[in-house]
Amino acid sequence: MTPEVAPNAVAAVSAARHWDRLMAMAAFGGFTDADGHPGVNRPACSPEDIAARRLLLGWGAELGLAASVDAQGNLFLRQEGVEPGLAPVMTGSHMDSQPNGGRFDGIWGVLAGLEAIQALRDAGVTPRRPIELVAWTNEEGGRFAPGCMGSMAWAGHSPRDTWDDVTDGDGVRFGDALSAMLASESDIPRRPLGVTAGGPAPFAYVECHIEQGPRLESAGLDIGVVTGIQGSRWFLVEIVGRTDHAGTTPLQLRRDAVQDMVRAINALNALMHDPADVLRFTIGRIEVSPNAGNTVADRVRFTIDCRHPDGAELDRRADAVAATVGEAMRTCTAYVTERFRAAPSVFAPLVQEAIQRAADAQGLASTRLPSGAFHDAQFMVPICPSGMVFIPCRGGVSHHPSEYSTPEQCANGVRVLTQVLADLASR
Ligand code: HGY
Ligand code: MN
Ligand code: MN
Repeated sequence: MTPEVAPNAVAAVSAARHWDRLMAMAAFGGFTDADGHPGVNRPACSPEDIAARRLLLGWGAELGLAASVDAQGNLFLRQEGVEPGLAPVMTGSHMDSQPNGGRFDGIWGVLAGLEAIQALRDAGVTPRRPIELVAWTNEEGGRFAPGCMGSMAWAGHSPRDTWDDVTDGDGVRFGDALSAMLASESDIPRRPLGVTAGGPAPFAYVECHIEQGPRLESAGLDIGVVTGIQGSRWFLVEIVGRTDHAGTTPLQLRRDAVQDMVRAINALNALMHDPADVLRFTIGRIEVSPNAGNTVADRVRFTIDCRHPDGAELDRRADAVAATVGEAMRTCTAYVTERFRAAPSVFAPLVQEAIQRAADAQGLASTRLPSGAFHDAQFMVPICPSGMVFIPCRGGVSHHPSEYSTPEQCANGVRVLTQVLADLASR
């Protein structure tokens, strides 16, 4: 089958059906923020995540897709091809959100894959290869850090149980939350974890995602052909001092964890300074104990998120984090743990060109661009030819309730994905 068949399937994409599903999913963990924006707080393995997965399973069952789930909670919906034994083409993204997240990050890519599979079906197109839709577990790392636990375990980047003892803000272990989620899906067939556990390694992987940046919108473009993802490294810093009375303890006798944290952050800012503003350095979470206004803090934990498109530059800075924090300590002791490490990745020309061809064939304005955000797709790069389709999002905003892409922008992305899946699955 050649891509010419794809126009029938592309025309079968239902923008309305797709948008309705997207809005239905937004209800799981949905909230309205102080400014009236419709946000989503759907942590990995939460009741909201479980309910959203159940809705996806229902839609998959209506389409006759074979559902399966692996030991890390990755959820698969499979459309057989004319030759079922062939390596599948995979598409998908994640269903968990940031705590103050939006209605599109992650879930749009999962529902884009579902709509593309349904459009192929509605157009009577059965590609040679199977197509598998995947919802990866815990991409965000918002509840349980780090992110991408599902795709990292599936791709063999890290052992499955690496993070079982990681706890959320309420002290719940990831391993226990995952077990509870899997128990709620005991009716879903199990699939061994791993690249070839469900059959041959994928032929290709394509992920749809909102850009989470301003480039497409500001240039008036419809589609981003993503060239790759910058590298990321995450750290947790714990600083241990001693509690003391705020009124009676002289400063020279204190072991004040907050004051040493400030010294560490100032030193890290100097380490991470980049006049070209290419390096991304974020301290997004700080926990103080005992967090009482009239008690000197004895313990502080804070996160470091450091990213750069050049792996050597990223490592030059990130490798110095532990020493920089240690040297900044005046009265306390610091413990630095690396939690996440993803080298910069480059997407396969095979997939980039298929996306470019589809956008061109559909008269959509496109450009090649790298991703500043990380995605599960980066862990697919060593496994099979991988790539991503971006659509614009309003103001480039993401990880915020005002995150928004229009129904037409979403439908454009689905139509491109439909043609790309038809193209790759016919190879
Ligand atoms: O943090 C990221 O880049 C992704 O959006 N989770
Ligand atoms: Mn995402
Ligand atoms: Mn995200």
